[in-house]
Amino acid sequence: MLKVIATSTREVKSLNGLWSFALDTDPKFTSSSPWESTLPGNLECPVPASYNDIFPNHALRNHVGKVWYQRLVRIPKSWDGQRVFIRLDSATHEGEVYVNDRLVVKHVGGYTPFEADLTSAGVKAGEEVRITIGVDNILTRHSIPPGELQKNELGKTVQIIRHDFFNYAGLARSVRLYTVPLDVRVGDIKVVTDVEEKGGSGTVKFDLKLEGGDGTVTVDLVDRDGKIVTTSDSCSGKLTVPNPKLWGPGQPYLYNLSIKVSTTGNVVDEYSLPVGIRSVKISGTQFLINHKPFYFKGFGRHEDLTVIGKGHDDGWMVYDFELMRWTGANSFRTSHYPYAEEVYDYADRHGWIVINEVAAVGLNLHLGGGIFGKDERDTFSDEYCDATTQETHKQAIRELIARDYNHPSVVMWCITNEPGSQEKGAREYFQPLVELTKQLDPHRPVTFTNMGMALPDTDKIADLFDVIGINRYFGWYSETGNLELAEKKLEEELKRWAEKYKRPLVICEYGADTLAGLHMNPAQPWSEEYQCEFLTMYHRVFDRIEAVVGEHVWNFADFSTGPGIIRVDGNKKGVFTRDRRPKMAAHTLKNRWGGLWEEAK
Ligand code: BDP
Repeated sequence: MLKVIATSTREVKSLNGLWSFALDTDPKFTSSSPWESTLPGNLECPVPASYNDIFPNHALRNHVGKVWYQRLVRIPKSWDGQRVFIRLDSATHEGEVYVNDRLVVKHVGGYTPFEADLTSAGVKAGEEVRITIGVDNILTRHSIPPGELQKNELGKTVQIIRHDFFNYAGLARSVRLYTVPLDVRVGDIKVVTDVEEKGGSGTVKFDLKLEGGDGTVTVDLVDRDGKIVTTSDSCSGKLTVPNPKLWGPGQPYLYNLSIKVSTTGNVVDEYSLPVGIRSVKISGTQFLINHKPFYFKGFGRHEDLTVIGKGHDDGWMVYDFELMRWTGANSFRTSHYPYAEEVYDYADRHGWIVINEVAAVGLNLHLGGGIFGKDERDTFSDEYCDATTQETHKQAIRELIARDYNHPSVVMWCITNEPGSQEKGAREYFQPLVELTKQLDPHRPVTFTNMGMALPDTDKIADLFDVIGINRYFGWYSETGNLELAEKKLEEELKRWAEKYKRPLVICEYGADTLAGLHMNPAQPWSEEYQCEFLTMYHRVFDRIEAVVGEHVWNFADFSTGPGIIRVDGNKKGVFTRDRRPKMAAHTLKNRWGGLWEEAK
């Protein structure tokens, strides 16, 4: 799916800002078709933002079901003769878009974009239309992530989720109108790069799809100074770049693939795609970027902010990247869902390494026993994650890869977090998903994150993956307060993973809840000192195991969760507080990872 950009043949109009807003339960609704009239009440909700924390109101925060957004939009008169689309970067978890009283698109899946062709729907340039967007936050056992609805003793519907972050919903990313040429245009581009082992030359394989008719194409690879390095006049091919400037960690050199489509000698469409020339390969227990061993230093994160929840905000995004850079981190995982596209664009432009995760979290009925409640069912069965869930999961993988295929920063797909991979049915569930991922993208390694109940001997899926992600909490959920015993257990287990699987291990989560400002000597759980000692102990162990090629601390910052007796105002495993103040552990990491780095020019 092409990113929305403005070029000489394409225009963009943001629909971000305040929209009229109502819950579907609003008693003032007079019609069962909210899109046919103006919304009741006078609430306004910002876009992009999750709506839950905008209003200090239980009914809104904990609403289960649909909400409605509405606004009037004038289609620019100057767009006459062009094809107009509406693009929603996400609607969490299901969206439906109406133009006046006409449904133009419905989409399932809360973290990937979707769009509708408004021109085909009869919308004309210069016209004013009423756009109404329904967004449903319900998670069922057939959604990704899965969840369930239950009725409580008051007869109210409650949402059961099996993941440890608040179920923020709404329009948390941009909504835009954009134009493309009415007929012949660039429909999609896929780019794969490679680097010769000695670095002497690089290749850019491209595959361009035209839509709306036929045309001739010019594909130029342009360097940063605007010089055309190599060129082609076909829709697919392989460009060779002698002595390329490589893209790599902290080394964000980007070329531009500049595409022009012509009919009868006139340029009818132009599109341009940033391209980082780099290679990613696995060799034994090493993770190689541009043929050099890479060690992941960084964080599992969340899109999580006060007030706007999972709303994308450029200011906070840059600040988060700067804080990570200050620690010396070089990478992060988009736990536990695809992030806003702006995050990947920024990572491309600044040399960050990204493990990109599908929103498949909570495929595990037995995780943490007490945390989510006991359950007798099998996770991968007709009673929970069944063939329909698997289909939704496949679609989530397809949409993520379609959106993010061209980002040099993305080095690996993570197709699930902490599934019940020791359970029967897990292999039957995941094998087709790994195969699909590899078929859609044969060039990137595929990983998952394993949780502590599925051990090297009982896990049924780890061998399917190129890299094994491991989340461990010795010293926190078990051996609480006993780092000496935790160290022994951690080392023993990691050695078993290394011996059995002989492939790279990335520790994708390790961390301890820590109350900022709580100091204790000797260190005790919840104190800042304990978090430092905990992380330092893990680092000692990692350094003793060659197959460990990365460490992502859980979590970059404290984040919001649902209510529960083991969460006080959310999950406190952040190295930064929710408002991004450093805990002592930030300095521990800075010392280990080397602190502030400068991008190579
Ligand atoms: C893991 C999950 C993560 C949780 C974390 C924790 O992957 O989402 O937030 O543990 O308990 O189980 O803090």
